[in-house]
Amino acid sequence: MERVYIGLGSNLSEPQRQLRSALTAMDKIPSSCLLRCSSFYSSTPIGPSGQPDYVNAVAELNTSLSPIELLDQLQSIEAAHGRERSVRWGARTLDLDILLFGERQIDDVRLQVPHPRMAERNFVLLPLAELEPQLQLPNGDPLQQLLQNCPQNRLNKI
Ligand code: PH2
Ligand code: MG
Ligand code: MG
Repeated sequence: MERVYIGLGSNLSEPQRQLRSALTAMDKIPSSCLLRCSSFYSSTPIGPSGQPDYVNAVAELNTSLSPIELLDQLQSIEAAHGRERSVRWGARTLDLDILLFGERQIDDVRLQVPHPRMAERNFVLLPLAELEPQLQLPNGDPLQQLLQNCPQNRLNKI
């Protein structure tokens, strides 16, 4: 089993409902165990302007799936929640991103781990720190240091 952290985000069709429903679906991923989820946070959109605020959270999972097998599971959950892949960083009903997968560093066309933009996103770092304040990234960067250096976009615990 490896410890995995998943970033959840939604800014369409009742975002909190989308996240709750995603967690129910993630709890059913084979060969995996959903352990915990952070609080939900409301956050200012990063990317194209004019889109609604996001609801973001981070979930912790144990899995014996491979990273690509887990990615397939998460993408089918996104698809089941009406996710359409059109505008980069545009509004979406559900986004499930693998942030960390054990100590692995992955650079595949479909999957980069750690998530390449997580250090710039307080809506990822803060919920992650709520679950695991002393976490270090596989390259040794302490999560608390990333948080201190991260742009302070508006983020409110719901
Ligand atoms: N996701 C994006 C782009 N911008 N902004 C916020 N606040 N939250 C997100 O989850 C988010 C975003 C692309 O995945
Ligand atoms: Mg994302
Ligand atoms: Mg994504």
